[in-house]
Amino acid sequence: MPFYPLNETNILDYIRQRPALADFFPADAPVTVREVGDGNLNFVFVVENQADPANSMVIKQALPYLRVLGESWPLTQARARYEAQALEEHNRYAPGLAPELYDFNEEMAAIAMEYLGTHQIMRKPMVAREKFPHFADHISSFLARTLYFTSDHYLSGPEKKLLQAKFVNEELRKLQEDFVYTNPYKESEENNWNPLVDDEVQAVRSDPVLKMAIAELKDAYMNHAEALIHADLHTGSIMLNQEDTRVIDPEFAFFGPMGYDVGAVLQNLILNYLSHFAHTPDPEVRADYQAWILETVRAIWNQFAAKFDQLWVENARPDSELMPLDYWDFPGGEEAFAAYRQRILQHILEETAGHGGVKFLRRMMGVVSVWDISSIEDPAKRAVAERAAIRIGKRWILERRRFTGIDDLIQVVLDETAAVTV
Ligand code: ADP
Ligand code: SR1
Ligand code: MG
Repeated sequence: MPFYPLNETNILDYIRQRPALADFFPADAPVTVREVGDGNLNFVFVVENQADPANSMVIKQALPYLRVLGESWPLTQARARYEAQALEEHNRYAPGLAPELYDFNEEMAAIAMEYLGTHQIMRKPMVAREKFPHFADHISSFLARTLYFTSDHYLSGPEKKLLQAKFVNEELRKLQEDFVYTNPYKESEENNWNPLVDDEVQAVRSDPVLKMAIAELKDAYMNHAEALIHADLHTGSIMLNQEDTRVIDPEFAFFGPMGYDVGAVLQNLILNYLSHFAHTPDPEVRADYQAWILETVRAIWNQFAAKFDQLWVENARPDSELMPLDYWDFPGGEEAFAAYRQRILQHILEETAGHGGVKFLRRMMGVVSVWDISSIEDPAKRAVAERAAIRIGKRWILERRRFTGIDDLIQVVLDETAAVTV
């Protein structure tokens, strides 16, 4: 089937031609189609059976360009294959925490998946101060399970390398290498920042120690193939409601540093925390919601660390590459194994701070911000959040090697917002 762009008119015929989808909608079903894509890269159609909304689907199609930058920014459609492959792995290792994959059509760069009709993209309800009591449990499980089960701590060397070979993803990795780790910190035409924080932006761009640290973190991003990471796990890639959480949009997935995913989640929660200096003028209401965010940040890290450790103890195999179980079979081996696991978690914590810190900076001075912040219309109010984000990001990067627990990262947030008066 040669490629053609899907639209509201032709999509139902497309669905009926796909063997895996053909029986989804009865011939006389009252089906409606909406394009709902609000992401940066692709087109997303909700195809809904009005008579039976539970039996609906989403079709996501990658066009040969980057949506937010337009047709002048070409991008191959291979990203759809990486997303479909990653959805398979997520459903395998973290069932119930990603949308179900119904069909993937490589020629059409089109994925059919479960419609999350009762879920919302997390940024939106967080700006409206909605709390999600199960989120820390759900997202820490997603992180621990997807990262542990795709790492050398679980897989054998050949298994890991064969899986890694399916996730070269050179194009979207290059996009993040440019847009997260390089371009924001130098002259680049697509960069955007609030003129009211120009002093902070220029200070970042001319700080030699910080720029060396960002280069080190870019090296880790490029070369430390620790596990299959989602690689774009911001709160726009999380859909949830009060009971259920799903991670969507894993098209950037590749084998990279585990701390990148954990850092993305925590950093996005804290950007939302900062946005409430503008979105929530009442100090008591604001303090209450911000306290929930920090509790959630703390719970996510602590639960992630406990679950990762437990998965490792319970699932390490005789042929796990790092390390085979009998490697620890000596007097004192149990303690050495426990100490090694703690050492790996300490490394992930440091990289959570480092990559999370870079991601604070890129959102403040690179190609795209996040809606929590960009929806603050008054530039002066926006600058309050942006200035704090830059300062926190710098400190998470520069101080990452002295952090020994999540409270050290949280303390930086408290320090850098202590003087905020709005
Ligand atoms: P992009 O790759 O362009 O970032 P996303 O995967 O983030 O696209 O999807 C864009 C939007 O489409 C999401 O913000 C969400 O509103 C909607 N969406 C994506 N997947 C689903 C789904 N499975 N169910 C319901 N809505 C979805
Ligand atoms: C121009 S693409 C910008 C960003 O969107 C995605 O969410 C990635 O984070 C990418 O860097
Ligand atoms: Mg997206």
